[in-house]
Amino acid sequence: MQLTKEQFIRDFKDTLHEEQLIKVPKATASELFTTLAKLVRKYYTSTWIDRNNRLSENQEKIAYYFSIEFLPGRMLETNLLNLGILETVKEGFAELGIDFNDVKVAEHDMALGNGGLGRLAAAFMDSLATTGYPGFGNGLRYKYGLFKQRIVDGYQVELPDSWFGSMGNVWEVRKDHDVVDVKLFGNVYLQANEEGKLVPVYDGAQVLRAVPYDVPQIGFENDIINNLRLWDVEIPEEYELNYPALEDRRRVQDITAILYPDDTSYEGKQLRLVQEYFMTSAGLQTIIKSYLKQGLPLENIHEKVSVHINDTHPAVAPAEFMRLLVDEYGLEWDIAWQATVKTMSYTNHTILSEALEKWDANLFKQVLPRVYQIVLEIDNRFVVEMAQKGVDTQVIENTRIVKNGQIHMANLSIIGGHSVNGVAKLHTELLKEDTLHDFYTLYPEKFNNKTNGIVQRRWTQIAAPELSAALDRTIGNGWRKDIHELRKLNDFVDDAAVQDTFYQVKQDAKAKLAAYIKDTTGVEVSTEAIFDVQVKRLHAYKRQLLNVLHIIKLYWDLKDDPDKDMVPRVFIFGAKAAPGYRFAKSVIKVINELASLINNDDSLQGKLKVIFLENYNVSLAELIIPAANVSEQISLASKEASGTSNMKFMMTGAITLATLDGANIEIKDEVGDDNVVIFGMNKDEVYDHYARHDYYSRGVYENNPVIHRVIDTFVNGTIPNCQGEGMEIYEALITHNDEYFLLEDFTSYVEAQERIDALYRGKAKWSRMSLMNIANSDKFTSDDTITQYAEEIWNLKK
Ligand code: 26Q
Repeated sequence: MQLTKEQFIRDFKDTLHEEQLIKVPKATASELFTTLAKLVRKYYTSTWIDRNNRLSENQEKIAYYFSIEFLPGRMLETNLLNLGILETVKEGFAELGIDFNDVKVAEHDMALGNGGLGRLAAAFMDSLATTGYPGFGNGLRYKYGLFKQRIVDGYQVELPDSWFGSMGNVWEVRKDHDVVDVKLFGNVYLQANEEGKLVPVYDGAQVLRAVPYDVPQIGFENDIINNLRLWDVEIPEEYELNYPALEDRRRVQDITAILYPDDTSYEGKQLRLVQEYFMTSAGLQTIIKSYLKQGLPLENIHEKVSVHINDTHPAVAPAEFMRLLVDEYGLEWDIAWQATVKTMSYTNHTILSEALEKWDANLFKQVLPRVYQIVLEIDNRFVVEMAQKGVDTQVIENTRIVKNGQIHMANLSIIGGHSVNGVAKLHTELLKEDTLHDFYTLYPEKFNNKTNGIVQRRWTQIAAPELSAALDRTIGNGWRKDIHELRKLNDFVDDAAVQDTFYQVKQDAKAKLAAYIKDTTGVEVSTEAIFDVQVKRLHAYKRQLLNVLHIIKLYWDLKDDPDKDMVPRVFIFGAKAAPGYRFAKSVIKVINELASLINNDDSLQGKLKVIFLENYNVSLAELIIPAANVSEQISLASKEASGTSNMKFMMTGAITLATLDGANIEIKDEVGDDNVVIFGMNKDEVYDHYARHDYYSRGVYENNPVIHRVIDTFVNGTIPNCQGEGMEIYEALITHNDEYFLLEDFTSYVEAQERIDALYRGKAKWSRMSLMNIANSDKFTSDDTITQYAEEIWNLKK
């Protein structure tokens, strides 16, 4: 949009006056933020309305991305950037004597997600708007997002994330005309209607109102705004008498009260099933209604609508869609089924079997009696069809939906849809070969890969403005619109002046982070040190503990020889553990105790520092990632489906230190073997161990004196205040045979770390590697990932 600085200043002063009845000097940062957000809303409202009108007039096909998580982080700055008015606003503020940064940080992160999966969903929303495809999000409007993490005495403490604060969500718009009702519980039986057709009768069901709130998703400089629709729950007025006690009402409000903070193992909680169904049913009901307004036949709905199932959390979708088409709109089963399969598609985000959702059939039946009957019918028909085709009985048993009293949600998603995709090449191969192999033999045509991506605008233009300015000076600013222009940087990787410039940019980012570290932890770190970063959810398979083992080794090296020749290192961690995940919490405690041991030991001469930054979230990532020299991506090969922070580090010039897992493999392919540091077993070597059952961690421990000493450190009192946690770690590694092969990969990891040390000493060589990473990171733009979804799965037009 067009906006002059003068106009903006006038508008801003007027809005502040109207909304807050005050003038600039008196306003708090949060009042300034709210005012600016309200003004920005005014600026984009007509564009938003036009977009919605145009889509329905032109009867465009729309994809709906169903996800129980969306993790956008702060919205103000991206909204301004995408509207093309960020610089104007900054200049206007400067003239008004307002520091833009103070105002920006008054916005609370929108953290309706745990980690990778939720962040990917948010990235896709941005990229759908930016590429111009009609794609809308569908999720839940949680009152509390992912918990706020505080570290007290080295332990993680979880606090509620009251992100609405006093100002609510300034970006959302409540859409009362689109409310729908969702039915849960009760009994359902079939009864013949006047035409003699069996129809379901609901008896004693709980009826809840789903109220949508739309959050605009603004495309980058293209006048396109899509919707992210988040559902809230309310008690319909006509049923209020059913909820006389406050407690009864609270049970309803619980449905959208909190995001489940577990991103690891599946838990069969009733409330979770209710959440999943609530958002899925509400979303599908409005989709069908708005389709029918176009006057088109329902059996062709797949021509205008795609429904994407982001992991299995919305996987009840095929069954609920069938319920709506058959029960509510009277379609014949077979016709409805064809439309359903053509409408639905599914992304798998994990091969860990403990994360695959399976619902207890009795629980499912109790919560969703009619959907349960439909699931049984889908399952029966699937089994019969496969048997008629002569499919092996064991394969049928492995792939059916209902068995052993459980409902397998991944199976429902695959059978009920036309597409299944993994999120990186290796991950998709593993799905085909292993996790979903039987399905692959039945439906090879459904399988495809869509390697994840990131919103480059947030990670460069917003998180790394100095880097962005340096890019402008080196290759022009075309890369801001077309990220593939980053490749022009390949022509400058050997240019000493360019190397210096980008080295300095990194130093500046490190200085900013160092100031934050000093501020929040009191620890002083030198920007001459290598900033070695591992930020992600805490999980055994991600192997933060392997990083810790290496730190302990360095600690002993320095204790033995204080003059050891090494480039100083700052190891930086950020990680939340699921509240019930004991082992992960123990690792956090140990990192913190190890940090205070090391950071306070003067004999180490400042060569080693360990920092744990609390409450890792999107905003903190924006500060940390551009300041990293080394990006730790050290999961056990085969376990990390893709990873996405690896891409953000690469794009901002960190060197990836990685196993051949997830998208690390594709990073290596893009940047070349010389510009990444790879170590450890590959997936085949890991699988060989599984097949041969030949891994014995105690043997490694007993035969390798370095490892022996490192492991003993957990239990011999060296690290203070964590006897119990140290013992738990010792037992995981030795008694329980080191499930994630840390000891097996340790030696190779240490060597890789030594390579990092050696490489960093050659400033020119390191700078060249860093530039090569930035220059070849364009493959990982989520704009391209979403284009592939749109063209290959959803069949959308721009
Ligand atoms: C399931 C049932 C009950 C409660 C919670 C859950 C649950 C919630 C979140 C299970 C899993 C998640 C999140 C998974 C996740 O973030 N996976 C990551 O997805 C990224 C995007 O594809 C990948 O890059 C990561 O490799 C993958 O770990």
